[in-house]
Amino acid sequence: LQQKGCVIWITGLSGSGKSTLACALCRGLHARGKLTYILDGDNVRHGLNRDLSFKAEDRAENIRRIGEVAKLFADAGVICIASLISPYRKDRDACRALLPEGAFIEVFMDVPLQVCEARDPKGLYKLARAGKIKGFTGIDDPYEPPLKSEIVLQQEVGLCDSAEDLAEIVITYLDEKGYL
Ligand code: GGZ
Repeated sequence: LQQKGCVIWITGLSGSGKSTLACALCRGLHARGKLTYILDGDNVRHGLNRDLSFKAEDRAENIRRIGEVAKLFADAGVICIASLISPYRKDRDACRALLPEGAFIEVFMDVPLQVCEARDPKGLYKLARAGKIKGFTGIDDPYEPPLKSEIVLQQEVGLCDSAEDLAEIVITYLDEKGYL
């Protein structure tokens, strides 16, 4: 096999642009002839993880299963893109520990809550503020930002880089590390 697999783990708040980045990354990598697979928390929760809620232990299990599946893809030589809030540091680090050194690439969508909430693409923040969703990440549930991500993508208030520009940053990193 000519392709070296890895896991690109995109973490951040709801509305921080994880899924959009995952799609842009997928397009950019396909254009370079690379095989990719996206494991998106929101989608996986409709199938494999449909038995899981949003309480801490179920989020931990969601992350653990996605980490294990991502590892299988990476073993098969695929560039696996996992996009899920994954709010707890220890759960993310446990997924990192499943992979060989360097093969787990954490991408932190460092977007202020204020920006995510203003975007509110699915109206979930509004529901959470109204108390109609309990335990919503960033509102009444924790998010532990990574301390040592391989890549930090910062988006300031009033500033929004295109998903393609952000994907290019990740692709450049992959190229430097010999994954392309
Ligand atoms: C956070 C929630 C919640 C609660 C439903 N907290 O932005 P979205 O809508 O499309 O993606 C979010 C998704 C979060 O699933 P993950 O698997 O990524 O989360 S975790 O890694 O924490 O297990 C959001 C929606 O589900 N959603 N309820 N209470 N996000």
